[in-house]
Amino acid sequence: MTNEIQYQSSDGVATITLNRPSVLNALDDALMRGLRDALAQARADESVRALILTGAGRAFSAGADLNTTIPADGSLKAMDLGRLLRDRYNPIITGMRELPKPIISAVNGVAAGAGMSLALAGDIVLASRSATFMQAFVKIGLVPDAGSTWFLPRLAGDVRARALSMLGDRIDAESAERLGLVWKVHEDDQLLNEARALAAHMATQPTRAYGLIKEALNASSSNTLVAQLDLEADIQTKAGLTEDFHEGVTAFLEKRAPRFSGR
Ligand code: LHQ
Repeated sequence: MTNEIQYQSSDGVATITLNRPSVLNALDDALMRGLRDALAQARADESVRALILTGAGRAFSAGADLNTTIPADGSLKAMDLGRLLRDRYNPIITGMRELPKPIISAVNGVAAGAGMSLALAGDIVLASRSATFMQAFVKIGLVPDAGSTWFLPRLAGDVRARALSMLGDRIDAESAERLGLVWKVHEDDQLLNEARALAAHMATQPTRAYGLIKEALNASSSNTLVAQLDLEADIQTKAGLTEDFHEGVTAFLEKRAPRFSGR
């Protein structure tokens, strides 16, 4: 892993911290490689049952590092952004959505451009009261990427997706919550505690079911109802074969709290 990502794991929770605070955790190649590796590590480590993604310092992430997108000689021949997205950004967004473990985005400050996309790729998005969100792309002549054109209409609706994308306004955390981009807003000094408490809880829950919930929700956006009902039946077959389903029902019948193993 690179210095630009901090990875810490304990008690079933892996915390991944974007760590370039002097540039508001702008995303450069080393950070993106580190993030890819951190997600792979959390995926492979069976003891990890929930993840937190957050930023060091006063920002979550200011999006792509603009210092590295234009050649040093200032020529118009900027790097191939499409290739950069395909090679670096897109695998991370799909990797987050397909990771069979819950990811909590703890948005501790500004989330701009692809930094906002990254936040929205989490399963549960928490924000500090002073966090802000900005589809900054259009301000520099670009188009929302890293999933924002997919997430925004689904989360906020088409009218809001268009306004957010085309105006690039910086909105506060309460507005983001009202628009459906954020699950809960917490006081600044409580955000990480709240994220840790939620992750600690989720790390004791039926992890296989979480992975299957993600699979079902991922598919739902492009499925017909009939196809989704069929998929639910397949997925529930898998859930029904887990140790945690057995434990959940047994605990219910024995009138005690379940002890889920994640298997
Ligand atoms: C930065 C950045 C930054 C480098 C702040 N880069 N240094 C594009 C291309 C390639 C492929 C993938 O996809 C994309 C998609 C994108 O993400 S495009 C959108 C990129 N992001 C932006 O356009 C946002 C640019 N930043 C801002 O507008 C502001 O910094 C925000 C609104 C985020 C925060 O404003 P302030 O709180 O006033 O902070 P600041 O502007 O003073 O920034 C602090 C430092 O961070 C500053 O450096 P300095 O040396 O002056 O202290 C900035 O230059 C640096 N920084 N964002 N993206």
